[in-house]
Amino acid sequence: MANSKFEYVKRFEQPDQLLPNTWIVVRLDGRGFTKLCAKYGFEKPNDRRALELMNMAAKAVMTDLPDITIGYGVSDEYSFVFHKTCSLFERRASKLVATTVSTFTAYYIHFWPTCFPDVPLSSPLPSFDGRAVCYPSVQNLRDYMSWRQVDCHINNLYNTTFWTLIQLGGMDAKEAEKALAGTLSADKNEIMFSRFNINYNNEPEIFKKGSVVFRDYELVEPGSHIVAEEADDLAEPVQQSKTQQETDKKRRAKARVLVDHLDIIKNDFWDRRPWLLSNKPGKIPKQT
Ligand SMILES: Nc1nc2c(ncn2[C@@H]2O[C@H](COP(=O)(O)OP(=O)(O)OP(=O)(O)O)[C@@H](O)[C@H]2O)c(=O)[nH]1
Ligand SMILES: [Mg+2]
Repeated sequence: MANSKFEYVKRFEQPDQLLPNTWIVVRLDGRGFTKLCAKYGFEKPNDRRALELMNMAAKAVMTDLPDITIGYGVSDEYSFVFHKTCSLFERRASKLVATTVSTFTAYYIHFWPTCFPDVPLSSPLPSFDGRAVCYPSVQNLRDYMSWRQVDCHINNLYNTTFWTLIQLGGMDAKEAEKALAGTLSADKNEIMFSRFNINYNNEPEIFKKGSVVFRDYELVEPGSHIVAEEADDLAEPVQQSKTQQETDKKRRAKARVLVDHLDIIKNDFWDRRPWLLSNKPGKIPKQT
């Protein structure tokens, strides 16, 4: 068939494939959420309904995109990790980011009335930006996840103290900012405890640790495997038989997607859940 004279424009499409054999993290972030939170009267510093809405959208994304092995969310951002052997969309960055962000946004809008039954949405509607970053080793990936969780801790301790000084201490924003200038973590804990009798440790885990989303299989004893090394040694996807592929697919689809608020910095979280790094579905836990 003859090509049309217009077809040359196809050559303008340039490849945007992400490096093979690397963990792909797609991080999305709410656009202009400072304004949006004020518009809809989100509670300060943490609005549980808003966080639950983010988590519902994240769960739906992970259910729709089985190539995502784990997600981590805090504030108006969510990071989704595609396994290093993932070949979805031939690892094209634009397709991976666009699909993740649009799926997340669609569910965010869909679940809004569930979380905010008395607050109708109006234009400008919530939207999210997104980027993809490749991490070559398990250590790099774990450090990325740790970075986000440490960020969550630092911001939440600051925000919690800041808003306590305002809401319970009667300060204005300027005074609270001044009171916190140059303080370390221990000082903030001390301010909360001595002035307001609040023990920061007793704050809800969802605020202190953020939210982790993953498939729920039976936990394993830590120390019984070497998953991180095996994942790093893996140069390309293991060739699987058709039946094995089908079994994995079914088990993955059967697994519940869980949201929890756990420490993802320590080894324990990863050691007990080898499937996060191996991408081999674990045992489905018995129904209780
Ligand atoms: N009140 C309230 N604000 C929140 C909550 N979660 C996130 N935010 C606000 O959302 C904003 C997130 O920060 P950024 O992503 O840096 O700011 P942004 O306004 O979204 O700007 P861009 O991401 O650059 O578009 C902060 O201003 C937070 O105060 C919440 O639970 N309650
Ligand atoms: Mg934002």
